[in-house]
Amino acid sequence: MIDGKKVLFSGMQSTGNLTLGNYLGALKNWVSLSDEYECFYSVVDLHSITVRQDPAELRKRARALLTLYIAAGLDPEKNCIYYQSHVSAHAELSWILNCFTYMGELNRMTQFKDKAAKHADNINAGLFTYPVLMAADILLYQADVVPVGKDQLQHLEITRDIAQRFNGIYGDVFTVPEPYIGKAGAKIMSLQDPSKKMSKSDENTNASIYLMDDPDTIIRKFKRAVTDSEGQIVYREEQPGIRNLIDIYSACTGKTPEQVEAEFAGKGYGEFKMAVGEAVVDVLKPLQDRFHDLSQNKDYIDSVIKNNAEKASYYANKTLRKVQKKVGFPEKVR
Ligand code: ATP
Ligand code: LTN
Repeated sequence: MIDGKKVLFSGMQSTGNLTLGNYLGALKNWVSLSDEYECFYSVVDLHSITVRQDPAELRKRARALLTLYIAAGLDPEKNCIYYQSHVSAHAELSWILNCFTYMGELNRMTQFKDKAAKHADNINAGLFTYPVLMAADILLYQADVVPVGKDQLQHLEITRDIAQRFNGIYGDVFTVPEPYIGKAGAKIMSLQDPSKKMSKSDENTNASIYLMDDPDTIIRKFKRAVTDSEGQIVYREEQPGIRNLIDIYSACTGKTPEQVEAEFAGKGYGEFKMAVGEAVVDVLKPLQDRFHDLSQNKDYIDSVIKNNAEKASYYANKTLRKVQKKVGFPEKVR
């Protein structure tokens, strides 16, 4: 609790261009929850280097991501928006928690298996212990709730296990966090292969809608989206392409899948795809405009970066000091 409010933590990696999946699965929910909780939203750049990055590009993307958080509607006066690398407590707690995490647990992580297969030439130890750093992120702020897409549930589960294990040994040190999965848009699939999640690292650019895509590109990608030959707009497992488009339309318009089915009963795929594309443009256009305005305002973004890193450090260090004491590190002599 901070000032009587429950705490929320979440983060995104500054790798690649954000997709509609990132927005509907995560960012959009962050905005809707931001009044209710004391929120920390991090650009998790320490996580990004588990995959090789170009330094200049990484710096640029991290700043763009932080700006995008604000453009999406997170007020940096009320929400703590900051770079993970500016708060050294993340790395420090991560080391300690590494010593409370088992190899067997990490071996089961599906994201590790996927990424190791994708980057077979660079299966580094950081990629393996990625979930421990994520646990440190969350536990440092004593977060009650963590809004994420479905693909991150396994990482939330290990975070809870680590917290409970630590609390079991040392007493109540960490709040055990709950995941928050939004109702619509929790798992947006690739437009080219609806059995795969839409991902910013997909090589096929037609598979993903990027948040900065212009309206024509968005419409074109939806026109090309893979569907089926059933010819009816019904929300069911046998039609994964159509189901994904219904999910996207629902998440953008607030309508339920049943309402979408009724709206498009008897209509063709062409018309439906066009409507989905337009609904997405309506959601993304204002966000893009705000992003461009904010990007011009260097001093403002700099001040957000500075002030919020200080705020985050204050809370993070409070927990870190408690943990250091519990595990038996000597107190600093002042
Ligand atoms: P990468 O492709 O580089 O692995 P990613 O697109 O999966 O990245 P992350 O940075 O790992 O994105 O995820 C940021 C947030 O977006 C997480 O909360 C994640 O659950 C959510 N998210 C990512 N992809 C989707 C998706 N297709 N549908 C819904 N939520 C998603
Ligand atoms: N692994 C997450 C990013 C992430 C995160 C976090 C999300 C790192 N630390 C803490 C929530 C809470 C991902 O999106 N791939």
